[in-house]
Amino acid sequence: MRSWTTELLVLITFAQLAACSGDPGDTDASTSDGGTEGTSDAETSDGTAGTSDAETSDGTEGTSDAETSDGTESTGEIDPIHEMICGQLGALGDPDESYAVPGVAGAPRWGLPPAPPPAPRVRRSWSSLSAADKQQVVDAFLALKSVTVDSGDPGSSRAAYNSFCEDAQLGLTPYAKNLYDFYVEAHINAFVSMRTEQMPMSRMAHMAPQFLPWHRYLLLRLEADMAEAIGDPDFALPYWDWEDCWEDGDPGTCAPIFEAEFLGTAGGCDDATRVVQGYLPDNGFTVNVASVGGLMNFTGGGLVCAPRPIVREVGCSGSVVGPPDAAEIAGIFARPVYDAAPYDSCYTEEDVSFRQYLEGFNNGDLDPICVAAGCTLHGRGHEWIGGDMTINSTPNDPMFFLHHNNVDRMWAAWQEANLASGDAARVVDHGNPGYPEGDYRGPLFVFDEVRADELFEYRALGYEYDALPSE
Ligand SMILES: [Cu+2]
Repeated sequence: MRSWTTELLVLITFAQLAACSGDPGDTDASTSDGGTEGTSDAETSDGTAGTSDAETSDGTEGTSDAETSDGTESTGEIDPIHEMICGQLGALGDPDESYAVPGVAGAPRWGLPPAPPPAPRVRRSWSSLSAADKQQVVDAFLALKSVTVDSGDPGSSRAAYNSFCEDAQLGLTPYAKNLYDFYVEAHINAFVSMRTEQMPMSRMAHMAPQFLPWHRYLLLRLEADMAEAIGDPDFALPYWDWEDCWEDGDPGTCAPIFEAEFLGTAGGCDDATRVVQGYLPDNGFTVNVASVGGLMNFTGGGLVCAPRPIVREVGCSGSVVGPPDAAEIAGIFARPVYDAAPYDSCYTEEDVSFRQYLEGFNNGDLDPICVAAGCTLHGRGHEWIGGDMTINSTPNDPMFFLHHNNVDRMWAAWQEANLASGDAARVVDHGNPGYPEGDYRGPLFVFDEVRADELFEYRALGYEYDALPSE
């Protein structure tokens, strides 16, 4: 049903308006309040203006690189859908610089652990956990929802973040801010802010090199919050091993993961069945802020702040068949460098760039969903679960964190393979050869207390995985 493609296209169209309007300063905020979006959508929907905008507004950084790498494409063919979506993506920029950044004010950060703990947290596969351990995990997710500013619980001061839902410009309904929804808002913000001044390409949390460090830190913070909320300092976030779903050769609805008594059911392919059932909703776990119909459309329903249950559409996508499989996972070891110019989601060669491949983009994809959101590995897992997992507020489904934990595990496995290779060129940067220089290594978006390159050495962050795929 709803997809990142739709989200991105609406987002992109509005961003083009901002780019075309000539003065993307304070006036844009008021423009977005008005009813001008309909006409501007119409004006900018012609692809040609957008494409040339993309080339100029993209600046010197990406354009020539993009053309070069495009020219070396093995197919030699330029797919019009790919070009249209990518051209519009490149046209994003400064849609609303005046907007207050949710997640920033008043919420002191965890930061990095001052030193590795004596015993690392061991992150295990969800399906290997005992019933008691699974129970603890879902209880920890529930616990985060109840750590509100006023609760007085440990960590409650970190729930004093800016929320989209309480912004006077947007006219939405505030909810009781809490430690879980902080992550939802931070992730929505990461999409809203793409290619703006506060989030240039070098700091983008998606479709760019910081994708893996940004999500590694998100998990690290969440894991620490969960540990504190349940009073277990050894708590480790489990991961979703995608291969579990392929055990009998058919992913089906992946019974090992979607259990009513723990993470909830797999949902279904229509409105009547897609609402997740089970322990989490039964115990009051609700979505409080969600994106609909395009994130840049702040006032016209781009965000909804009203409680509702999680929705899933496992196996309903026409774009992917099952979550990532063993052959796709093995492919990570065939990518020699972390990333490659132009460091984007469109023209970076996925046969070369480990990040591009793991994030899920393939330059040869023709399906619009796959061009916009990726249909291998990371993107494939999102798309296969569907529902809340395919919109920009995707952390609303706790599966987001288990999924990204496995993405992080893939990064860890790739790093370990490089470190174990004995090849001097591969061991650099803690096993991240080809990680770009400059701002790409600098502070993360929203979490600017941490630099991307401080997250390379995951063991120093205090955790490890029970098992890693190997070369
Ligand atoms: Cu994300």
